[in-house]
Amino acid sequence: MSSASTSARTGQYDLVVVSNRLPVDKVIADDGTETWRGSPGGLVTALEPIMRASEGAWVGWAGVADDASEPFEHDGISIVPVTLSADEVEFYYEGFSNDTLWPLYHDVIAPPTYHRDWWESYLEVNQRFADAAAATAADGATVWVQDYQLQLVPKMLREIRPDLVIGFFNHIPFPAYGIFSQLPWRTQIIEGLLGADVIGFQRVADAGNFSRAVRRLLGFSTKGTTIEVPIEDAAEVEGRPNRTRVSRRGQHVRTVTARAFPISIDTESFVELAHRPDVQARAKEIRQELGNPDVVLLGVDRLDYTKGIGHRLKAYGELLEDGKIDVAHASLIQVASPSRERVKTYMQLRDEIELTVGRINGDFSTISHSAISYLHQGRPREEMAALYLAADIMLVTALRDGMNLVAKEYVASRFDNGGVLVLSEFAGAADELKQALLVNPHDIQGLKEAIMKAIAMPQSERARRMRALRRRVIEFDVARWSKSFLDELADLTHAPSASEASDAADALSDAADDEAKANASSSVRTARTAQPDARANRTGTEHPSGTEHPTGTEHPTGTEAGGSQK
Ligand code: GDG
Repeated sequence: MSSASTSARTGQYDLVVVSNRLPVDKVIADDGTETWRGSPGGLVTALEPIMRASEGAWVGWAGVADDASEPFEHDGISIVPVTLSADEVEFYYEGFSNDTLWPLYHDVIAPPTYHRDWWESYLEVNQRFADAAAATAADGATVWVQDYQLQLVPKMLREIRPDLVIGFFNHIPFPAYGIFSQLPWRTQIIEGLLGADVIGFQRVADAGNFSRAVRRLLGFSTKGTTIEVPIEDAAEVEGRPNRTRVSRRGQHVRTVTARAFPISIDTESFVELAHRPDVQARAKEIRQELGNPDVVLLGVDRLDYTKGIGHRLKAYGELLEDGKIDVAHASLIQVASPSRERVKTYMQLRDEIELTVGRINGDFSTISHSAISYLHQGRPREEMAALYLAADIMLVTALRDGMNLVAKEYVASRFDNGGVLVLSEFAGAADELKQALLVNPHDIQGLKEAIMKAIAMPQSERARRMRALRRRVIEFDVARWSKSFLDELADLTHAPSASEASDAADALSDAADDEAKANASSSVRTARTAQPDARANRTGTEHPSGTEHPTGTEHPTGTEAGGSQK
C-alpha cells in the first residue's frame, strides 16, 4: 500500500491493470450457484508476482451482464468488477468494440458498422472503467490499460487523477491513416489514447500509423517514438516535472512515448506441457485416430474473419483437387473455437467456413480418411499442446493479426525441433519469426507452394529453422514483455539524462512531419530495447510461468481456459 494513500480521492493500489475482461470468470451453475474461476492467461501470469509485490488490483468486467459483484481477492490479486448492463454488452462490447473497431483496425477485412448510439455507450462504459481505476489507484500509482475496448480511459483517467503514471497497450493492429480516418470519432480516440504516458503496440508499423494519425489529426510534433502533447500548464502532470517541458515557442508540453512492445507467451509453460508423458501420448493417439497419415496439417484459431481460415481451406482444397495431396497420406485438423457468436458477421463466417469444410470433405474424404477434421469447440490447453506436437505443419494464415500467439505456442511446444510453421506476413509474429515459411495468404498460389514446400522440407532444414524460432520465443517471453513495458513507465518517474534533455530540445526544433525519419528512429529504438535488458529490475518482476488470457486473447467457451470474450 502506498504511504501517500491518505487522500480521500485515491485508492490503495500501486499497480492497477484495467482490461475489458477480468482474469477471472464468473461461473453460474444450473442451480444458480455462483463461483469464480481463474483464467490462467499469459498477462495474468506475467503480472502476478508484480501485482502481489506491489499490492496490485485488476479492474474489469466479469463477462456476465448486470453482474454487480463487490471487489474481492482471488489468488492474491484484488479484483474490482465493473458492471455492464445487457444493453451495454450489446452496444459497447458487441457493437462498437467488435463490429466497429475490430474490423476497422484489421484493415476493413469486413465492413465496420458505425452507430452513434454504440459510440455513446462506448463513451459511458469507458468513463465507468476510468472512474473505477481512479478509485482504486493509490497516489502516484501506475495504471496499465489494455486494448481497443478502452481507448478513452487514459484521457478520462488523467483528467480525474493527474498524479498517475498511465500506460496503454493495444493488442490488435493500429491501421494506416487512410483507413483509421473513416472513423467518425477518430479525433476523440486519438485524444483518449494520448492521455497515457506510454502507448504500446505490437509492431513498429502500428506505432508509426498511430504517430501519423496524431500529426494528421492534431498537428502535434512527433519525433521517433516521442509525441509532444501541449498542455495548459505543468500542474496538469502533478509531481512529474520530467514529463513536461516548455517548448521553444513557450508552450507547455507533455511527452508521450508510442512504440512497439511485441507481446509473447509463457514459453516455459508450453515447453513443460509438451514434455508431459500424457500430452505426448495424446499426440500419438491423435495421429493414430487420423489413420497415421504421413503429414498432419493444423490450424488453430478463434473463428474470426481476420484469421484467414477460408484462404487456408481454399489452398488445401485446391491441392487435393490438383492431386498434389492425397487424403490417404495427409490430413488437416482445423480447430475453430467459437467466438462472438451473437455478432452477425461471425454467424455468416461460420456458415461460410462450414459450407467449405463440408464441400471439401464431401469431395475428397473416404470412409477411412477425412480430408479435414473440423472442430468448432474450445479444447483444453493440454489438448492444444498435444495438437501442436502431433502436427507436422502449422498453418497460420491470418489476413491481419496483432501478433498471433498460436504461432509462438507451436514453436514453444516443438522442443523436438520438428515441425514447420507456415506464417502469414500480416501477423505481427512475422516480424520476429523470420525463419518460418512466410506467406501472403491472399496469394493462393503462393500459399499452395508454401504448403508443398513445408511437406517436402528435409528434416535438417526443419530442425535448423525451428531451433532459430525457438531461441526467439524462449528469450522473449511474456514476462520479458511486461517487464519492458513497466520499465518504460518506471523510467518516466526518473529525471531525464543530459543526452535525453538535448534530444528533447532537438525534438522541439524539428516540427517537420518527417515520417521516414520517425519510422527509422522508431525501429532503432525497438531493436535496442529488444536486446537483453541489463537495467535493474525496478518493478521487482520474477519470471513466472503460466499462460493466456486476458492478454487480449479470447478464450473459447467450455475449456479450462475459461469462457472469456474479447
Ligand atoms: C488478440 C489479437 C494477439 C484458441 N483456441 C483455443 C485456445 N486458444 C488460445 C490460443 C492462444 C489464444 O487463444 C489466441 O491468441 P491469438 O494471438 O492467436 O489471437 P486472438 O485471440 O485474436 O488475440 C492477437 C493477442 O490478442 C495477444 O495480444 O496476439 O493478434 O487478435 O493463446 O492458444 N486455447 C484453448 N482452447 C482452444 O480451443 N485452451
